[in-house]
Amino acid sequence: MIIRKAPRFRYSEITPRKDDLSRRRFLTAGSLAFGALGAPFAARAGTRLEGIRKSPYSTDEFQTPYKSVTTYNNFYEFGTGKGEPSENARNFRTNPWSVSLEGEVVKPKTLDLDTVMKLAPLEERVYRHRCVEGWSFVIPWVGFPLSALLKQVQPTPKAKYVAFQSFYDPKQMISPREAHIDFPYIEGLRLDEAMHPLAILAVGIYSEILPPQNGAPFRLVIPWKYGYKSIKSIVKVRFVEKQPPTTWNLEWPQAYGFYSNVNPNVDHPTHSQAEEVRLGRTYFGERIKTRMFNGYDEVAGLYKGMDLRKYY
Ligand SMILES: Nc1nc2c(c(=O)[nH]1)N[C@H]1C(S)=C(S)[C@@H](COP(=O)(O)O)O[C@H]1N2
Ligand SMILES: [Mo]
Repeated sequence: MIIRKAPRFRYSEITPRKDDLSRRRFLTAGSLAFGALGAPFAARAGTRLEGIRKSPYSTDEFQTPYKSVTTYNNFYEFGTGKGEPSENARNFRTNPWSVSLEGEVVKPKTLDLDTVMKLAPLEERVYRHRCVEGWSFVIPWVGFPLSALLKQVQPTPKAKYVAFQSFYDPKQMISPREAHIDFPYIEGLRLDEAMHPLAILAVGIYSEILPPQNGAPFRLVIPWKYGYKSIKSIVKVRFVEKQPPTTWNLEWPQAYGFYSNVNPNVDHPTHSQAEEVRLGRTYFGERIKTRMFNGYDEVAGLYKGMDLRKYY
């Protein structure tokens, strides 16, 4: 789980989540809905995506195996343990789906899943992913620039930030009390960050449709920021004038800033961020140096003149 401040972290409160009761809830959500027909929506995960272009933004570093990327997850709505989302999200219904674009825009719009899938040509983006907890992956995402989604509406001159909201259904997901964070999960970016060509909306991994535990049907991937900025299973995109609240910042502002750029020089209150453990190539992972902006120097211009120790 994400490192939280000590007073809120009590194993006694966490244990009951694994009991039969909560597990049964996940099972019924799926089996009742799909019964003898199987799970048509879950089955879409793993479907091969066609016509994917390569991207010059991809790294050629060793890719974390599919198995690790799809079984070692953070998706608190489906449990706070790394292995829980892949178990509990198995029957997560992600089709039909729609996302609304609203707020400071000339004309708000709601898009369905098929429309989103066709907004732009699909690209493979092999990105480094640095979790704030200290581990990192290299993941071949499939998606397109987030700007392609945002350009579906015309922002008013007041729009300076974009706020994102995840899907939340207490019938399919755990409660905020169980997760120790508030739901729905919310995130935000400055509008110019969101429009940067490195910011993508991912719809797949390893040339296949995104599995539910990785944020199906689509999620952000912001590779120069800590993993928690890459919000999953998005249903709402709101253009706003002021810096919007974000889930982890509300939870512990001293540890999780709004910007959350990967920065080896700014420590987490409980640990240094100077190094990370790259998982996937060797059994225990390799300890490597963390790079400023996770190595994505192209974004430096977005923060010109800003003190990144203050705006962490
Ligand atoms: N809705 C939602 N989005 C989320 C999270 C979450 O708990 N809920 N976890 C974040 C964190 S901390 C990380 S590291 C990444 C993990 O993405 P992955 O499981 O696809 O590797 O998702 C991010 N997006
Ligand atoms: Mo994370």
